[in-house]
Amino acid sequence: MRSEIIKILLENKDEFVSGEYISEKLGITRSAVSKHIKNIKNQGYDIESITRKGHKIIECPDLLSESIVKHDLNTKFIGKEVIHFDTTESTNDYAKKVAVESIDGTIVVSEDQTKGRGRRGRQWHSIKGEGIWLSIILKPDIYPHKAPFITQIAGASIVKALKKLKIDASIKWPNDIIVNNKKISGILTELGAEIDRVNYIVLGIGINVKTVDFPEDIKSIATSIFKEGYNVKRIDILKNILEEFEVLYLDYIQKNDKSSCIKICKENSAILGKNIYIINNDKKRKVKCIDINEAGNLVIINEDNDIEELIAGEVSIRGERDYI
Ligand code: BT5
Repeated sequence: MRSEIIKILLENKDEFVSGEYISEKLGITRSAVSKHIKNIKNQGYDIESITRKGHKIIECPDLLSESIVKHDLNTKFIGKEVIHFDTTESTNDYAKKVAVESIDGTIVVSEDQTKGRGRRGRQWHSIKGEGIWLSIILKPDIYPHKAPFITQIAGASIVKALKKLKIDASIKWPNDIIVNNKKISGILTELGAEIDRVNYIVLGIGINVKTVDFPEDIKSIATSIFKEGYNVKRIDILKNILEEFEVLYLDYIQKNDKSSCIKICKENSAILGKNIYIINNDKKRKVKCIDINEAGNLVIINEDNDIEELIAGEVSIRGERDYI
């Protein structure tokens, strides 16, 4: 009921909405409306209430709750269903649990994650309220081998969204987003499939937005949007990403068109033209990155001066001196 009331207030953002109107619209008593409004104010919403005029929303808290995410979200299906937690173990784990019965494009967001995960069982630090911890449930009609490219679509849409918000970000192929040579975001794409069909894909995205002090083990490699001098609300970042993602995702799923995504990945690459280290099963090789090809694979010149193609997921990448 609370999110219904917030929705009504947001739809009438610049005017007062009477308690009577809300009570009639939602079929509840006027005193129930007052009680809910009091609780909504306690959640951090700035609402002006004037007797005989009603209630007007002045400012929303920086929460990623259902009504705030859905308000003015310009997508066809991504984010039409929002599951929002104060805390959960991992949004990817929750999304996988509910994926089968969820509708395509459902998103799971949490203010906090107690067991946030990176790739291959690595830990993802998810400090409460300081980042975007998001999973998108996708149900495309594609073969399983086509799923990994969705990581690159996510990377391209994150960078495009950040650039729109004037944040200078780049992509460390295939799944890290970099600002000022440090990691602000990581992507974890997981697949539920049979041999020849995808049941669901859970696309996990973590973005550090407000963190200033990082835990010791990632201090030297991690940064946040705020720490790099940008003051942007989490909700604006989230909505922009969902909108950008949908466009590139539909290009891929409906038209098998990777071109816009690859163009963005190339134009905003943190590694193209650079010497980097490739790490694979404890083996470290120094190579030069020369291209991301039409398939989305990284093309390198290897230590024997031969051209080689790397598939996402095979390797980890480090810079010559630094994280990148
Ligand atoms: C990733 O893995 O970068 C994927 C991270 C995906 C996180 C999202 S949050 C929502 C959803 N639910 C989840 O449970 N996960 C997803 P990987 O490339 O394996 O990088 C992991 C490594 O990044 C760690 O070993 C640390 O070195 C570093 N790291 C951990 N937390 C970090 C943070 N908050 N910011 C920057 N680096 C971090």
